Amino acid sequence: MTSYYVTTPIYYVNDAPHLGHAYTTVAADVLARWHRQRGERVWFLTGTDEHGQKILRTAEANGVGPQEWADRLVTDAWQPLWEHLQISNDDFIRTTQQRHTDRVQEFFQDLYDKGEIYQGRYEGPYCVACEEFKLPGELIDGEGEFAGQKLCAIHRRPVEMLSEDNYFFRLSDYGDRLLAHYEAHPDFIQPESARNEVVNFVRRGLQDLSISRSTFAWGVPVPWDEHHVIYVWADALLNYATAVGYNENPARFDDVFPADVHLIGRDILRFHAVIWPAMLMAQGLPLPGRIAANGWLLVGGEKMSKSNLTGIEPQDLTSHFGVDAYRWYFLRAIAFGQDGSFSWEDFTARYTSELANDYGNLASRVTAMIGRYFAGTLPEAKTDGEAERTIRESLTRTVTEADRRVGDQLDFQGGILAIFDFVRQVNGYLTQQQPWKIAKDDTPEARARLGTILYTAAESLRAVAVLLNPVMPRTSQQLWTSLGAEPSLGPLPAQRIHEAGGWGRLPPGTTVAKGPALFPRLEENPNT
Ligand code: ME8
Repeated sequence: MTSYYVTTPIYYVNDAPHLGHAYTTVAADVLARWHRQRGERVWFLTGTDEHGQKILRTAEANGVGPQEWADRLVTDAWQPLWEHLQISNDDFIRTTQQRHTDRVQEFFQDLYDKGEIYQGRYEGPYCVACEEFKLPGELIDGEGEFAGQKLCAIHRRPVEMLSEDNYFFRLSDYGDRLLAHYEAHPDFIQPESARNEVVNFVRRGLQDLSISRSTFAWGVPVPWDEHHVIYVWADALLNYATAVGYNENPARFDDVFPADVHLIGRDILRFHAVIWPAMLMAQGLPLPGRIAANGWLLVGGEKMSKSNLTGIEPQDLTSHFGVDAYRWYFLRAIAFGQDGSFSWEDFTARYTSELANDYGNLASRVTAMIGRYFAGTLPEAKTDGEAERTIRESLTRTVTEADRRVGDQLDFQGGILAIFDFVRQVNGYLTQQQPWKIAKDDTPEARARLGTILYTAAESLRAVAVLLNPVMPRTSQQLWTSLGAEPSLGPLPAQRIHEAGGWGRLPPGTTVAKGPALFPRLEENPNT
């Protein structure tokens, strides 16, 4: 079987990352970890997009060269954040690396030789923040300080009018083939609204795409014309191929390429669902399995972005809620593919009720009772009854449901909700069985019953630790250790998702120890 290949966008290094970038990257990480826990071979790629006018201008404004600027941002901001957020990428590609730039030149030289590229002139609007050639109909009219100007609808800042001799890729030739591909692969673009948007866009007719720029030099030189650099997007999209051995290591390339899933934001949908597949078609390369677009994280009703200065840094939140809760929150609170607003109040409320009360308390109650009533040795389940059967059956359903939703459908919210429903059910089971009352009776029957209840709860927690490991690896590991699962069951990441529901894996007799709270009580909200 070939590798399951997941990617994030490669982010511009004009500034430090904010919540929006972390949102896509955490989702990709959860997906990659989920598939690894299915036992699949996974390749998870992220990286940075370092060429183009936006980065050149930012570097100039900061009085340094663009390479130095990019190096600084990657080393000081991007890579440390991904480490901090426990992102498990297998590789990190930078578009200024030679392994990328050489292959980009080969790719475009080849297209040029095939007659897919011709010289022309671009006259029209361009948004430097998007690094995108715009159609006049996509622009909005400026007001106030921008009155009389045309603005980019995403950044709400004036576009620039370009007039350049550029090289063009014959994108307009690919409309019918693209439409046929969307038709034959209904899941190619996710969600449905994104798919519709792309289909409508392509149906209106495609224009050829400028793939070079000739008024600045920060980019990959066009190999047949030294006065041009490759357009930053044409360069950037190729990262998904150059990072896995395109034109360099055929065995590796065949194993990993194409991506099973490109995770992206809505803003870069056309690049991934129209231009990228057309570029691949032009070279006879296979197309990705799925383009999955997340919605916007909004601040005050507007897209959060570096260019608009509304970005909140992830560290502002992790220092308050912890890294695991952070990873969980956005996937839990927002249906993937839809927009969602961030608020401290909502995060605080969900942290307290779902993480601390439902999940954290269950873990601490169960491990504390095993400590108190069985001196920290996991008891046997001797008296299985109807209530225990219900829990077991529910767990089996939960595993199937969570696996389908997260692993297949990228419905992170639905998967997490299914797991937390199970957590609540186990809490309900304890409330109903009242082990703390049974513990007052030390007849053999009562002890056996108490053992059964606590075993059932501990086994349930074992399964929850496995299922939540891709989302909250640290707390899962902490719970795993406190249940005595390691060393008895071995390391947590080696536990398979589909085996999580196999009952009775935690052997009676393991040492269970109540650890520190999985989700400590929050300090006062620093923002109020
Ligand atoms: O577009 N809500 O890089 P970029 C949700 N270099 N997601 C958001 C977001 C928000 N408010 N803001 C950003 C580029 N994102 C190109 C990509 S790929 C070959 C080249 C996420 O730094 C979302 O995934 O502008 C979006 O697509 C991406 O960051 C844009 O990052």
